[in-house]
Amino acid sequence: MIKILHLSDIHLGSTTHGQINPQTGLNTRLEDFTKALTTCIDRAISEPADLVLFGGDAFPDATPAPVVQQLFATQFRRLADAQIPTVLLVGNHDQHSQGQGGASLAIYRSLAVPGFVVGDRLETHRLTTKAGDVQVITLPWLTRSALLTRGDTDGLSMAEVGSLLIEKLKVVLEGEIRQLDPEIPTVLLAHVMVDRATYGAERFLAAGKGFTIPLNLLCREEFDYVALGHVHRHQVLFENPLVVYPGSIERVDFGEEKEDKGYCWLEVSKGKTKFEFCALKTRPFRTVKIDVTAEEHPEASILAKLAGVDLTEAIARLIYIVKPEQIGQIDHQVLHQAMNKAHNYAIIPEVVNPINRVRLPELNRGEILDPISALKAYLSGRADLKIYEEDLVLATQALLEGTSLEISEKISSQPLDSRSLDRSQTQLTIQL
Ligand SMILES: [Mn+2]
Repeated sequence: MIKILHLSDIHLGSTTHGQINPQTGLNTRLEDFTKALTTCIDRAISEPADLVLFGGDAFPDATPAPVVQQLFATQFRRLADAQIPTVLLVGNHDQHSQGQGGASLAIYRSLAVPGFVVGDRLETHRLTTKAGDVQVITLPWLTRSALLTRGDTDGLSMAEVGSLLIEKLKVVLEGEIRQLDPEIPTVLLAHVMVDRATYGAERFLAAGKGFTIPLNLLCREEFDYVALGHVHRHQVLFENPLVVYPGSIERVDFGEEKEDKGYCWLEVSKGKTKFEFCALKTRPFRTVKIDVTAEEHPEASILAKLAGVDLTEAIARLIYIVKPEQIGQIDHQVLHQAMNKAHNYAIIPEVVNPINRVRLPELNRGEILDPISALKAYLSGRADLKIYEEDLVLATQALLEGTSLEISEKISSQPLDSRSLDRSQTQLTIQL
């Protein structure tokens, strides 16, 4: 039985919502992320683990500052000192946009750190641990140039390139699987977006350059565990074999407010794997949101709401919804005092415009409407736009079909109440 610690998405060097710690000169979020990483490495050493798998995205980008690299290296060096084999996989944030990626991690190979393997290509590593041998297939973040040449993709749409890439990946992965020793435990370590995953901020961080991998490509009986990286929310995608995202070790933004952060602890034998998610004690994120538009004493209502929330050392934001005429009733100094317990906070007033406050149940139910149905649902609640309804629908259809000119001219030639036109245009842009 091989004990494995699997962590991912360290993003060391993220400084959002942090501030400089005057005692150390370091950003407090850098310190928080380092603390989370240190806790993971402490566990690996105290057990000890036989193997540590890192699922990729060490830093926010491929060129971390020296101080950030040093903090990362200081922690991983402890694994080398303790003679715990470690695999560092290359994630999308570790790659340069051009050329061979993974420079910030490839340095560990250049330095020949004993027991360290850098996974920057699809290949199988046979590693010797204190509890026996294990096979680790590394699958770093794939870009199309990793598997396809320009000639392969000429004249293809993005979707066609995506499916061609999946076909190639299937073939190459099959080649690795056929060479496996069936007697030895096998782990696939992959930095990928799996099609069944629930994701958050990383969708935007990845900037749409990646490809989604079908889950069934990873669910092979030859694997005793599939260790994933990339998605920041911890989730188990499949039970047999276990396919698991440990998630990130700290929160990058408010999108991760409610997610537990941690790492995975595994006991892997051939054909049998025990798994446990271990949560880390991280700095809390707290959103306090209150609508005071119907309140007689808006400031008192906000303070009462804040009194019920523990903001101590938290990264906090107060969002309050007010009517324009209530703004003068709220003293910002008082709000600042009430938020002061937080480590870092933002106060965000959302001023309601009575006309813009049209909210339609059809548009809020979470159903995905096609643009025309969404527009019609919206217009059904706007009696003031009734006379333009037909033209707006026609113009939208024309826009969708790419033949807008004639109809938009027709609309602009109509006599319009300028106030309602401004509002309707703004609102339509937002809702659609
Ligand atoms: Mn990633």
